[in-house]
Formats: sequence, C-alpha cells, structure tokens
Amino acid sequence: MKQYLTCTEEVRHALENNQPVVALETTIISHGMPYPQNIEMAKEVERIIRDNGAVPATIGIMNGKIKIGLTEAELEEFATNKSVEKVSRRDFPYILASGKIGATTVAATMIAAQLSGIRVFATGGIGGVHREGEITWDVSADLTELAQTNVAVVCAGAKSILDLGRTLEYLETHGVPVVGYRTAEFPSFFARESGFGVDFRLDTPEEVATLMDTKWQLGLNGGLVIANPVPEADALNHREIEAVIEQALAEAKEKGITGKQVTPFLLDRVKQLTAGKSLQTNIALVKHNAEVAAKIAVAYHAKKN
Ligand code: PSU
Ligand code: MN
Repeated sequence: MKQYLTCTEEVRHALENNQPVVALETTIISHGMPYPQNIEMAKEVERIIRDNGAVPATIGIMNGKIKIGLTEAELEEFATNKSVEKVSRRDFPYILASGKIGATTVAATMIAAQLSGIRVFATGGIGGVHREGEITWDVSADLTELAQTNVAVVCAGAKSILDLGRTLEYLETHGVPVVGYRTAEFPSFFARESGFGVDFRLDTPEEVATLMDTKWQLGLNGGLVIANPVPEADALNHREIEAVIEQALAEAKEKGITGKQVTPFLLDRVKQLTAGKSLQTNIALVKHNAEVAAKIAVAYHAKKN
C-alpha cells in the first residue's frame, strides 16, 4: 500500500527527522460539519498542533493517492466538494482505484497513519456499536480497526447515538485499552459524563506515552482510545442532548436509513435539533483533543528518541 502514499513537504520532513506528528481525519470535515465552520475548524486544529510542538497530518484520498498532510487548497476541497465519499476500511481500494475523492473515517485514518509511521491521531468521536446493533449488526469498522492497528486515538469518547455499553464491551473483547484522560468516566462527546467508567485513568501525556510504548513493545497490536472530555465551559447537558438523540434515532428508523449513511444522518439531525449549539461544542472538543494529542505525540517521541 506504501506506493499509494504521498506526503506534503512538511510531513515528509517531520517523519524523516523523527519529529512528532499527529494524524487528523477528513470525514469530520466533509461529513461531520457544515461549511465554513468545517474549514475554520480544520485550519485551527492544525495550528493548535503546531503550537504544541507537533506537525499536523490531515489525511484524505485524491487522484488515486493517500495524502498524508493536505495543502490549504486541498483542505478547502474536502470542506466544500459535495461529491467527497466517506471512506472506511471497506471503501479504501475502490476509492483509490477509481481516482475519486474520499474523506477518511477513524478506521481509514488509522490505516493511513500506521502505513506512514504516525502513532497519534486526534479526532472528535469514534464510531461504535449502534443502538439495536444486536439486531441490525451496525458496528462501526472503527472498532475492528482499533482491534488491530497501532495508533492511539484521542477523542471525546463516543456520542450516545451509539450503545456505549456494547461499544465498551466490544473494545474490551478486542483488547483495546480505554484510557480516561484526567477522568474516570467515559465521556459521551457533547457531555463529560455517560454513566460508564473507563479502564484506566491517566493524568499526563507522559503516562499515556508510556502505556502506548509498553503495549506495542509487548507485541500487543492494536490501538488505544484516549478519551478526553469536552472542556467544562463547552459541554452540553447530558439529559438535554439525550432527548435530541432519541428524536434523531426515531427519524433515522422511520426513514429507513442504513449503512454508512446512519452516522452522518444522526450527526446532522442532532446539529439541526440543537440549533447549532452542538456544532460549537463539537468544534471545542476537537480543538481540545488536538492539543492533548500533540502533547502525547511529543511525549511519545521523547521516549522513543
Ligand atoms: N462520530 C462523531 N463524529 C464523526 C464521526 C463519528 O461524533 O464525524 C465519523 C468519524 O469519521 C467516524 C465515522 O470514524 O463517523 C464512523 O462512521 P460509521 O459509524 O459509519 O463507521
Ligand atoms: Mn455503520
């Protein structure tokens, strides 16, 4: 797959000189947020990573290549082009082979990060087991990727559009440590609480870096979930958001939405139903994740070099 990779000069230089790099996904830009907030968020997040001593590598697929790092014009393309496809592990070969433009999910970004030697990835929320997943079998490929690909994913937990209990059970079965960054409770994206605990609470980037290194030194392949709650000032009320999510789920069911359309549909409805309030929270938590991810990348590199 390496022949399909191309890096920007900045990322190539960083990787060759063993500098800390943080991967970023494009699905969040193309399918997770509206324009122009998406492009503003994408640029801001890159700036935050640079300010914290790491190099950002936003990942996407264009013209038969996996791009590790995007130019401003390319970021703009992902933010505005309506024909950008959502690419998870399953879609990877088709999008490359057809030369189409594809935004990478958590799973696809992890694959590209591992191929290029990037160990830390910042995003908003991971996919998981959907509610009623025991009937529909709708389980995000993010989970199977976390089970096998060596990347630490810094996120604000997962949205309660998912069945968080089953999501955590799945991760346990597949040996994925769920770390609470300065929290003992698994955050639920918009809210800092969920009612579920994490496996291990860690309070510093160095502790996280040591855990990553120990896991991989042991040959225990797979990712880690670093769950970083949304800052208090930007958090939404758990109960309030729950009512909105129930409504969005009912609508998805009524409309017969299935497959990879489910997550974007729910995200969009939640945004509309909260009159954009959720978008502000979404942007704030991604920025916070970028900062923590950069610090973890710096600590991990200090350990390895
Ligand atoms: N959850 C969010 N925001 C997102 C996504 C998930 O709160 O933008 C995106 C991510 O790219 C994630 C993908 O990897 O949706 C999961 O989609 P699916 O459930 O179809 O695997
Ligand atoms: Mn799905």
